Amino acid sequence: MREDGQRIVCFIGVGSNVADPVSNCLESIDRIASFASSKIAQRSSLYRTEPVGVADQDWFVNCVVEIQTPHRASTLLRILQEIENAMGRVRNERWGPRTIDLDILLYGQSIIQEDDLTVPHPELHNRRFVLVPMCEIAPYVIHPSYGISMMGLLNRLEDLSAVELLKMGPSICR
Ligand code: A4P
Ligand code: MG
Repeated sequence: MREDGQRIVCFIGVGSNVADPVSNCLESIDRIASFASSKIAQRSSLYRTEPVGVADQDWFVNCVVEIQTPHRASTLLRILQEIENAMGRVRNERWGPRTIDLDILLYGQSIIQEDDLTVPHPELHNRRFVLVPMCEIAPYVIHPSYGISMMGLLNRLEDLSAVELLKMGPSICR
């Protein structure tokens, strides 16, 4: 837990393209709520997305959740990795197929550069499969390194990979 007792607003990118990606994404969000003692403030819709990076793999299901977490960023990363492992994630190939991938996109307005953790996520501003769900739930949130909103980043985006609405989200989960 953070020494100051504060809860930090944090955005997590959720992705899966193995077995049943929709249920993998939803299960991982339930696990974040329980194991990361974090309140799920919002969840975007689920999107069916064309693979970026390694093209020769199944399409993904992606979404973004906003949480309020009592944990430091390094602890949150460890908990997210434990959830990935518990759900059977095997790390074979960078950017390759995965049961579940949980990335810390933003941790408040912090800029973190550690050996095993970079926040904002280094690819956030380059990826349509992240910015479309981000803009659905948090269009005016500022990227702390660039000083540009999520909507501003989406408008400037060069990534033309497909992002299709799959399942409407509850958006606000209070
Ligand atoms: N790491 C550093 N910063 C972070 C952060 N902010 N959040 C480190 C999470 N992890 C972070 O991650 C590798 C290492 O990144 C971790 O040990 C952690 O300490 P990983 O999850 O083991 O490996 P990976 O996911 O294969 O690599 P990477 O670079 O994280 O890939 P991405 O960025 O997650 O991209 N296309 C579509 N359509 N949808 C997708 O979801 N995902 C990827 C993976 C590629 N293409 C995709 C999708
Ligand atoms: Mg990852």
